[in-house]
Amino acid sequence: MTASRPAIVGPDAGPETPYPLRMEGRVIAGFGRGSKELGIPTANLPVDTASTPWIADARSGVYFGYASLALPASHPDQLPSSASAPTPAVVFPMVMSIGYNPFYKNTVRSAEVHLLHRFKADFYDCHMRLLLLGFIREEKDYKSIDALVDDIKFDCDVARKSLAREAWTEKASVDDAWWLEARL
Ligand code: ADP
Ligand code: RBF
Ligand code: MG
Repeated sequence: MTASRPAIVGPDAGPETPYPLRMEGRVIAGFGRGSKELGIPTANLPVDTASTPWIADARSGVYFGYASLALPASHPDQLPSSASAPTPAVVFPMVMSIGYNPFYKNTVRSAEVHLLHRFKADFYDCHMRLLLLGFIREEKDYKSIDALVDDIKFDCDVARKSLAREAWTEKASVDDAWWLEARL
């Protein structure tokens, strides 16, 4: 079983400083392990300190919040919309890992996002915007892949429960045009 840790993180009153942290980029190919080895696909973004200065000093670990994806109109998970309307970005809750994946001993820092949605198709090369609202835990090494997967599943539950609170809904967390912009 997973070691006991809080099932909900962050104050009930809503995200606290320095959150929300923002990041954006195009989904790139990662290490090819997420879906194949773990059964947990992660959309990787480039770690670019020029466009995302805060990431240089961000602590490695697991974060949660929302992702806004500019899915093409033809993507099966795009919202139904009228032919004339611009294609809206679709928002999903997410958990993400920023760090070196100690279980795999990566030498390069990665930023990978697992969206809490079952997709019918991949979305490589799509533009993704992230609103990080809180920190869940440090990254760890594990004795087995199963132990890593169990901990990630627990992270998904923490994110779901934490974001279900009134002050953590997408609407409550978003206050700017950057996030609301429909077309990227
Ligand atoms: P890679 O190593 O190339 O990142 P993964 O096995 O981690 O490969 O799979 C990631 C890809 O799977 C994403 O880029 C995206 O296109 C797709 N994908 C499908 N469902 C999800 C999801 N729920 N969260 C994140 N990515 C997903
Ligand atoms: N990798 C680790 O080595 N240690 C971790 O503690 C860890 N936590 C993760 C938590 C989440 C929510 C996600 C999405 C990934 C995590 N990973 C961790 C990264 C995982 O090893 C990686 O997604 C796969 O190796 C695919 O690149
Ligand atoms: Mg990945």
